[in-house]
Amino acid sequence: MSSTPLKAQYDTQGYIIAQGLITPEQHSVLEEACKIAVSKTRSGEWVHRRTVGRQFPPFGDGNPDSWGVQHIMHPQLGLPAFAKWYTSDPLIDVVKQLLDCQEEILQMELFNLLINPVSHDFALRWHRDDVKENATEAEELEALLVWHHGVQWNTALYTDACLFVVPKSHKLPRTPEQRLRSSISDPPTDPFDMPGATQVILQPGETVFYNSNILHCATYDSKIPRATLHGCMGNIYGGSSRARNVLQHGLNWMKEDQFRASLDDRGKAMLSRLIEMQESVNGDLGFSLAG
Ligand SMILES: O=C(O)CCC(=O)C(=O)O
Ligand SMILES: [Fe+2]
Repeated sequence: MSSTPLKAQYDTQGYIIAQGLITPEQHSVLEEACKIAVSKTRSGEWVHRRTVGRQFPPFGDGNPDSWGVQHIMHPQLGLPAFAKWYTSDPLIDVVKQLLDCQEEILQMELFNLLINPVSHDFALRWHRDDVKENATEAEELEALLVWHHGVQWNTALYTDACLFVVPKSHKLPRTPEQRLRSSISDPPTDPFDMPGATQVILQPGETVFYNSNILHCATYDSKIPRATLHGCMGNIYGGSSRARNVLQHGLNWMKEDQFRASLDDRGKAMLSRLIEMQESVNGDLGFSLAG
């Protein structure tokens, strides 16, 4: 296999930090777009958001204070800078390395924005995105052996120290102590209580790519501005395991002509592969799994 140093490190550690995926010009364009998306979310005009108090979808209509903006490529949000960057060369080049595949099989997936709530601090408890906290050690090991043909990333526009990970845990079942600390439903008061925890600190413009099954948590301070682009991308080999991860977010809007028309040729091809995946698993892009 033609593994690059970046991919080798990603496979061993479960995450890597990459620089230079946004140019200074893109940085200011994206920053402006984020300001608009954030203000529409906080005012309630944009209802696709992650609300304080909920870790996974469905996010419901509860507390409007939000820690995330969903579907930032949605044409109704009217901010084409996001889709333009999602299909840009530097980002696609790293994704191709990490998935060890050619562009011709990449599929478009989720693109959201992680922001600071304004009136409540919040935190996500220790979790793996696609393995339940009560999985037995054998179930956990089995799940971790599956390669999902996808990567997830956070690209920080402002300094971002919210995410904590346990390096290498994407391949290892939890130790009894780690299990104890990730089985409680409350978020951690101190993330460093988790054996092996590391804080991921991103400078503006830096990106962390992480295996979504690495053991991770996040803390959100309402007083520290956060605007972090949070996306994932996969390839056509992901099948039903990828579908489960992606389709829980409700993506019917991506099938509409208006969205397709907003994309460049690369984006259109990647979107077609997502829709083919959805059709092959016989699902519904609006299908919702309670997290
Ligand atoms: O806020 C973050 O950086 C992590 C978010 C996360 O873990 C999740 O959405 O599952
Ligand atoms: Fe997560």
